[in-house]
Amino acid sequence: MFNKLLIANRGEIAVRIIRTCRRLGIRTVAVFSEADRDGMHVSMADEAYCIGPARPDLSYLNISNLLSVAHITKCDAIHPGYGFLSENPTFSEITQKCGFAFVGPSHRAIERMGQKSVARDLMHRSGVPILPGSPNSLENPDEAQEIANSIGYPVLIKASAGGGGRGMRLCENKDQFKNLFLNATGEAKSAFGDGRVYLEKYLAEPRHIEIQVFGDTFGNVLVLGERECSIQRRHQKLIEEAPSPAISDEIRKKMYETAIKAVKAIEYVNAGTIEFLLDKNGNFYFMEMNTRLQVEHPVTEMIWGIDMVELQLRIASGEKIPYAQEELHPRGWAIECRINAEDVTNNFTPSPGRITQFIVPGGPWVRVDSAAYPNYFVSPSYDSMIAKLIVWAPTRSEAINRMATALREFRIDGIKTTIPFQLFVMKNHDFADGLFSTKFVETNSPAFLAQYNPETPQNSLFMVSEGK
Ligand code: MV4
Repeated sequence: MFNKLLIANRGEIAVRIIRTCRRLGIRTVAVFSEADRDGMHVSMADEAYCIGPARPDLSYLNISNLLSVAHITKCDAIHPGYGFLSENPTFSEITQKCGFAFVGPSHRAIERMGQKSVARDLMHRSGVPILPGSPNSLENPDEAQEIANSIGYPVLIKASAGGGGRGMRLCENKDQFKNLFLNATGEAKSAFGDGRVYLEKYLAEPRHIEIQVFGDTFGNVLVLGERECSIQRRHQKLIEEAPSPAISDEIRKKMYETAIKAVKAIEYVNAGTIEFLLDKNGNFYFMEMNTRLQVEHPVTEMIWGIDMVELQLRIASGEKIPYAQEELHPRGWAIECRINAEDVTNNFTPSPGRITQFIVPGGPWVRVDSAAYPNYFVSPSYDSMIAKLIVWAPTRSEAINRMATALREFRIDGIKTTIPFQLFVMKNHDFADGLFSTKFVETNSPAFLAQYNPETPQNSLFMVSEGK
């Protein structure tokens, strides 16, 4: 196992990684930008070094600064967390060439899965179902139009270099196609420096279900079940849960077998996530593969009883996956709410600023992963997520109840947060019945806004004053 790990990240995920390292006796080196001097990861790590100004391209994305710190502090490994450089093939490659272990997959795996149309093609050839679509890199609009016509409308135009919804266009009929195609290629070119796009038959109101996988350097594969991630807005997840209330054991088994086939075919090493779109008839199709630890990994940890950061570190240091698939069984239900500093009455726009009061919920099977604390300043330079609230219970309805209780107990003053919306979802009947798709937030926002009164926040148990 490693002696010393550099964490090339900030916020709650840096804290999350440090916690596992402490338990395993691995020393930690934090890096921080000038905006993060007061960061919790800075005070929790054994050592911490400033690597540049607030701007991510000058600090958390600065590969030479990161590697210099790793070298000077004699680290033997680097964990990229999520976001930032976590899915940058060059970072994985240079890290390893400089003699450090990269806690993640090889640069080749990152490269292949980062090219969404290449990933689609590889998955298809490994026996993973995909939606009807086009091959890679369509350049000619007339040729693309013909393929779109043969797929049938509606068709999605997706950027090969994209992912997470960037550079995507929905085309409903053939008259719109040429315009949207030129739009999409132009946007992809300026956003990613790569204008290649591909086409896919559009699936209306799908569910987003993803499978957690691990591969080790000996070719062993482990599947840690699925996560249901359909409650999103603008391609940012708000609520995740495991297992999914939408799939039968039969579909679940098929999804797991498919995921195992895919991981074996691409000889994938470390933690990965295979994202599927599920239609109303129980058919699922490969969407993307994420080659990193994901924000929502705690719901998987809660039901499988496994520390996924520990597993990542063991695999990266050359150990075998220490469990056989047959000996692991998921238990109960877990839900996560991503608490963001956002204004729910203004289309979830970021609401950075100083947190004046921060009191976290507790009690049995309530977990808070956060790097925030009272008087912490939420910087406009970074992601607006300030905490993840995760609960576990034996059944889904008990988990929803536990989440609602914990959300009401969470007190965050000074900034606006998504808590009121998440509390609303916990009381929604369709959510309770497991009846929702990726359209849920859009569909339910008007009803939420109609009943929401910012003057009487529903979420604070601390507000009760009568009779005290
Ligand atoms: C789709 C789709 C429907 N049909 N592909 C959104 C992000 C990017 N990863 C791909 N996305 C989608 N791809 C086909 N063929 C619908 C979406 C989509 C979506 C997917 C998952 C979760 C939320 C979403 C919100 C809007 C669109």
